[in-house]
Amino acid sequence: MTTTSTQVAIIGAGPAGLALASKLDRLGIDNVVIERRSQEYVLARIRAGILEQTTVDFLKDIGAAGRLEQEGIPHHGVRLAYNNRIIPVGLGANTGGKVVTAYGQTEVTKDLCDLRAASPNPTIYEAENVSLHDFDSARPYVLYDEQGVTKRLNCQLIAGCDGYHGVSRVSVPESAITTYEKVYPFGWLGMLADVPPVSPEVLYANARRGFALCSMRSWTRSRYYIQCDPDDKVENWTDDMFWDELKRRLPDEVSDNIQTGPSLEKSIAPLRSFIAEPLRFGRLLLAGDAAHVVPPTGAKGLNLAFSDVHYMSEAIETFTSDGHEDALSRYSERALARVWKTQRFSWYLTNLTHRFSDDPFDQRVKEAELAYVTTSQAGLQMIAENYVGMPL
Ligand code: RFL
Ligand code: PHB
Repeated sequence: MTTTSTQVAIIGAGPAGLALASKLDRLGIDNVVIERRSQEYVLARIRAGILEQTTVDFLKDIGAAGRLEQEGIPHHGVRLAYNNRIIPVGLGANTGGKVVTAYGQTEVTKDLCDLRAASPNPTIYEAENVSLHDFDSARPYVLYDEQGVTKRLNCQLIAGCDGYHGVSRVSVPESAITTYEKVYPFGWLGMLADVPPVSPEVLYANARRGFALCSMRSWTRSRYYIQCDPDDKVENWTDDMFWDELKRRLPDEVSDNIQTGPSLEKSIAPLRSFIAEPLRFGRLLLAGDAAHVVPPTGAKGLNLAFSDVHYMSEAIETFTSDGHEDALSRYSERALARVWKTQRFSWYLTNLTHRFSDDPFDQRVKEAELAYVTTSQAGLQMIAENYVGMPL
């Protein structure tokens, strides 16, 4: 068997894994990224679209923000809609000038892949049978198959950045991990189309027929979502059916102006809140969706992956320079504090805007809460502060 060594073995080349790899490169810490899929597959995934300022700052810091600075679209507000009304929520106005940026996760991943291509540290794509070993000791290692050959990678630390379905979290003995989970009784049907966005800011609509969301990737490319049955299938939805249902859930002034066109992509995502605690098991650290999943209402999943990586890279820098393990435990505490607050907001916004039951009482209470939060300065500030993201 071929054996190599590095300081940090990073499992997964999603945004969390690639961002961590580039940050460690900048800190002069050796690392290897091991990814199950091909690079083409990783680059084709269409997911989140809104970046918090702390995410933009992180990308600038590692040198991956060139295109983002040119093409990202700053949003100074978001919109909430209900009862045929649209209420603008000022982000800058309620947070001392903070904004979010519309820039797709697909583009972020491409920029991170381009940056990684210039790194002397390797990324192994299409690694099969990845397994994590001895992370409860000072000599952990990872085994994987590359083109049918088993390889061993010795390391000081393993960073589990392999998403919700990855191998890292499930390698931890059940007795050492506590998980919290809420599965929502609906999913999101998303559609991407080359039509100008109907709303210049992200619009979250509570409607009696169910939730709808208007977002964008550029001034010529729109991303729309509608709440759907979690077991529904994309094949059940023609483009015309999607546009018709979307329009029925939006206020008239939006649906009257929406431009429709053929879909470039349609997909259904389930909605779930999930947290695993702690984030550190000996020499294994978890980040991003490997450790927690938020429902996409609020656009926090991708941003949380970046805040984990921020805290994790600080912990790894301290650990690799002084050898003290305390830094690794502090990682878990610091990251989880932000994860729980963000989980709370995503859960709150999901409850406020989605249809959970046929009971008209539930809907009227949601409408009353929307009326309250959008007319109270404290309510508007709470939404804006959370939407732009908690400070690190
Ligand atoms: P990722 O992006 O899932 O990347 C994990 C990487 O690990 C690889 N992997 C493995 N590699 C090696 N060995 C194994 N055994 C492995 N198992 C898996 C995977 O192939 C992948 O490349 O996690 P990361 O980096 O933590 O990033 C998190 C974000 O991707 C995620 O939070 C968001 O995309 C969540 N999310 C959304 N967030 C939003 O804010 N807005 C959205 O609209 C939105 N839409 C979505 C989403 C997540 C989805 N998933 C996970 C199914 C839509 C979908 C469909
Ligand atoms: C998106 O643009 O894909 C998007 C925007 C806001 C969300 C979720 C997804 O809350």
